Amino acid sequence: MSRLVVVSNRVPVPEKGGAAASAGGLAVALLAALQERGGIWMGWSGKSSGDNEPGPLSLEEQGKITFALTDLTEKDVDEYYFGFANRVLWPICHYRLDLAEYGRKEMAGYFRVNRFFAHRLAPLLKPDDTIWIHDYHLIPLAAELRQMGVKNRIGFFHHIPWPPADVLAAMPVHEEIMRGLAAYDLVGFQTDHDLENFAGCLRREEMGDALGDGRFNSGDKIFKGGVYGIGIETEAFAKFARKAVSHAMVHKAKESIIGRDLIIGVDRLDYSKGLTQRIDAFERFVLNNPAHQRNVTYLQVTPKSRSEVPEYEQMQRTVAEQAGRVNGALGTVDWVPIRYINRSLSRPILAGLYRLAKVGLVTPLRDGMNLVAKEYVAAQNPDDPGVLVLSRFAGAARELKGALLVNPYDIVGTANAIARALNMPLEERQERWQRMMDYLLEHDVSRWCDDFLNDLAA
Ligand code: ADQ
Repeated sequence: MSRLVVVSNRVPVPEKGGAAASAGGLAVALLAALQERGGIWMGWSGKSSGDNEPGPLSLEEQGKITFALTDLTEKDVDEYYFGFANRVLWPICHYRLDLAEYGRKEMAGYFRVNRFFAHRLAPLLKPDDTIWIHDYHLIPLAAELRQMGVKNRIGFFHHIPWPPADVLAAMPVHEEIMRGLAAYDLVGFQTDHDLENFAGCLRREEMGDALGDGRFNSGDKIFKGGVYGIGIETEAFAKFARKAVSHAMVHKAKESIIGRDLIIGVDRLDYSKGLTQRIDAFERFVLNNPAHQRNVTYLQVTPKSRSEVPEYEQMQRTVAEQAGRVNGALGTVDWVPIRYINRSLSRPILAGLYRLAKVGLVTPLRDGMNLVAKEYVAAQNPDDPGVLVLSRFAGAARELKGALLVNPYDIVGTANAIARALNMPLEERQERWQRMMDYLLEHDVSRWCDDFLNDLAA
């Protein structure tokens, strides 16, 4: 088994003594793979070196893993991260042409930082290392490494949706981005729809085509593309949930909703997550179902994210005002319909809150996969499971067939689904939950990791 080199924008370096409980499933799975094979995880430290050229990589060894972190200049952070990655690629891949802010400077910064990453990484590589690059921040990295003569196997996993050709083509450098993907040996997508869109982009731009057996060509390059829907650490998460009652915060939450049904939403504060439409749907549900008024609480746990990007700053204000307005309009002296919290919670506590909730509301307008949907299912009590209300535009909808699928733009439809979920008989809830849980146990995050790495090795 060759050594593994993982590269991602940010690196979840475990705290000394291993705070594994707070790490997400992706980090847990990749750390386990790195620990088994020995390897390197490289990425941005999250720090800026101001105007100065960043110093050498900072290396930290933990067991068989070396974490290799680099600072970036302030200009790099502005152009590569906030600029091109989060104001062009993120909105484009989430079908939001209206929010994409193109700038030549930002595009140049994106390619420059990818070249910089390649120059920092190349000296650490051994000839038979397997390299696995993650996410939209680093699409051109393989092409840069190839230019430096790196011949290793290189795989890429795209965590977010891949848009249709007409959407992608609105991005001025889309051809270069597509050529960047063709420099990999294997490109992984979350769903069959993303892979189809990708093949459609190659065809439409007359850059290449599907050759069958998951192979594609582009120019003189032949590479593979495949579907690898990411999973969670299903068993470990279910265990957190079973044990969660012992957490004071979960216990307090439970006490505070006695006699009421809990509906939960957990998302980074991001416009792709459909928060404003979701609050509208909850309001509509309450107005349409007077019998449920006063006996339902909607808890939305939403840590702030990317606050430096103007669209996100705006979004924070909008969602907070909207939650306040609905509470003002519907609330009574002893009932607050929406509890809106901008906090990060530990995974065990999150698992406990999911288990208390009769309905998991996961209604993104567009999402690569959406792990919250999977976590909600894994956390349920098999004797009395809650119901997942899931957007048809989340990658998870391709897999979780026991969910109530909704169109998040259809406010009344989502409101009706909430009502249906709250009124669903136990037997139907159990049957739906079991179907999803069986799937999640079989397709957990370790399997995702193994499937991708086996195909990259093949
Ligand atoms: P995200 O857009 O971040 O991920 P998601 O898949 O839902 O979306 O993952 C979010 C993670 O953050 C979950 O594990 C969740 O538990 C955690 N989280 C959210 N709110 C939290 C809170 N308040 N406290 C603590 N933890 C919280 C991107 C893509 C997704 C894709 C993933 C993985 O956008 O589509 O599923 O990568 O590939």
